[in-house]
Amino acid sequence: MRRRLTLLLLFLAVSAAAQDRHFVKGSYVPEGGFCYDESKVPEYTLPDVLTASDGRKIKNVRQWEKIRRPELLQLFESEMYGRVPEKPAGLHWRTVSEGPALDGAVLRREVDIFFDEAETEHLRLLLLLPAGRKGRVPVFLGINFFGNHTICDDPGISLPDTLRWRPDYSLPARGSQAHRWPVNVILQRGYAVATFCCEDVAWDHPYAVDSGIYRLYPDETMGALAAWGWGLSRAMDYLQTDPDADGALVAVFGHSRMGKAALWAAARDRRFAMMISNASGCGGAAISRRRFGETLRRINTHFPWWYCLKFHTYNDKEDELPFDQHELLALIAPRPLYVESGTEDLWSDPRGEELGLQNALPVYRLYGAEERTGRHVRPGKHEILLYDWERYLDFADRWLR
Ligand code: GTR
Repeated sequence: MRRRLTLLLLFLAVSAAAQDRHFVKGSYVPEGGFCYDESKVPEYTLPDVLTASDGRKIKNVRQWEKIRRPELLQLFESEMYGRVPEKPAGLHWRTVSEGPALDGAVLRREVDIFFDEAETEHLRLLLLLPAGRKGRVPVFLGINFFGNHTICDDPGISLPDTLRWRPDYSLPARGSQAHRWPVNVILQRGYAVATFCCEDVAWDHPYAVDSGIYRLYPDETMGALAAWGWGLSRAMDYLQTDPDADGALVAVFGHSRMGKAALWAAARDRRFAMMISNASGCGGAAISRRRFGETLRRINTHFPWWYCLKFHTYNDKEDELPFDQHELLALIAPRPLYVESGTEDLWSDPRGEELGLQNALPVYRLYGAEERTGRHVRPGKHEILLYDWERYLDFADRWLR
């Protein structure tokens, strides 16, 4: 209750702030009030990814895995993302539909993944598999914003039960997000697509803590991004048992806030064989200390339910963070990691994302896996485009087979 009140107060403060001239809702166009000038980026010192908090130098994979990696996971959890539950004892699933989709080129399977024995909360996983596959196929797994039915226009995909969702939710049209999900292209290249909607696990709303897994675990400190990442791990639990998906070859990906959630999921859960960050920006792949584009203050006040409450204490105090986002990326090593940015997406700080990746490389080098990182910066905005997907598919052809 106290947590809900705190979040509500934070949100009211923010709604007022959002009216100010510094921010136009839904706009990623540079405006006053935020730094978009490289020469004005403050001086800062990044924490050294290979120095433990007691000053010990990390010199090899063993020390990284024994000392520094667990320490960083713990710090990110307590200071930024919050604590999520363990895998629930009552976790179970049921296939709810199966059949041909998209003119028969695709096999559609929908699986309800229940978080508890009593089936009070669940996510609905949509799995699209190439119809002509031979054996188990590698999978791209990502969270969608608005419902499984939005990723492609196929009448067989069930509409979500929106009664379970946040009060202000209105159902978008089938296929309305298809431009972000080129399912045919991905499947033709021999991969499956798996997705669920964030709203199943935690509402993307100030009242998030009234929803999804918060109802089952009211005492956990997780913000919604960690809750969504937890959902990715539960989807992974299922994928490892699916007869047609290769659970050992699952690439987790995400655009923007779902990229932030996927990064934390990939950092914690080493079953994810590859990670793709599309415009994850502030609180994702970008270095927080740069305060370029979106800042911690802005993200914590505009979306107070995304991170744990402790993270709010770092607003305007980026230098006091015991880590920065390059260390989140380093936690994914030695698994293949790809980071995308768009040149016009200054809000997400493309240069900060570049530096995030660069400064994670010392850990990839420990493993002799530096070449398992990939990056492109393409002209354009805050989007996930076919061009991006083609790069991800090339990267997966190289490292996920
Ligand atoms: C914005 C937010 C970004 C990014 C984006 C999105 O409003 O400031 O951090 O997460 O939303 O998810 O599309």
